[in-house]
This record gives sequence, C-alpha cells and structure tokens, in this order.
Amino acid sequence: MITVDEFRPFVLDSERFGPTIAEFAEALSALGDPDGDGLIEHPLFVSLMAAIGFEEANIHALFDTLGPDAEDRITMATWAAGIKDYYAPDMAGIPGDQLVAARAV
Ligand SMILES: [Ca+2]
Repeated sequence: MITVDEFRPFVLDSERFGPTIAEFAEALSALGDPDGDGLIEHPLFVSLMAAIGFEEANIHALFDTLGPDAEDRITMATWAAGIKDYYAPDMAGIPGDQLVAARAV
C-alpha cells in the first residue's frame, strides 16, 4: 500500500500524473478503504483530501455531491470515477467542480 506522501507528487505534477490517472484514482480510493468493504467514510475522505491540499469546505461539498448513503459513506467506485472525471480534459458539470477553487494542479 502506498502512503499519502508517496502519491502527493502525482497530484501536484500534472505532467507526471497525466498518463496514470486510472492507477492514481484506484490507489487513492484504496487508501480511503483500509478495511476493504468498498465504502469510504466521510471523515476518512476528508482526511485524505485535506492531506493532498484541498480546502476542507470544498471537500465536504464534493463528498455531498458524490451521493453518500444513509450512513454517510460513498463507494470506492464512485470516488475513483469522480477522480478520473476531475482530471479529464474539458469536463464540466461534474462533482470535481466542487474543488475548482482549491485545485492543486
Ligand atoms: Ca471502508
């Protein structure tokens, strides 16, 4: 398993990161699911995104946009898809728009 410090450079360096979006999305969502049940709890999502450098208010807004369940969790697949959309060129009207104000790349 990789650590937050190990994947941070991929977020901050779009050229290095570009070709590996899918791998990054899966690695990041896996970090959010240490117990392997396929669900990511709100507090852990916030911790990981804050570690990357996003603003907390934007992170909460993004989480809500991703459609949490009754127990305030999202699925790994939802998050991975959101990450891929966020880094795809010319995407608009997506959950990742919530992060534009704090975009790290
Ligand atoms: Ca989990």
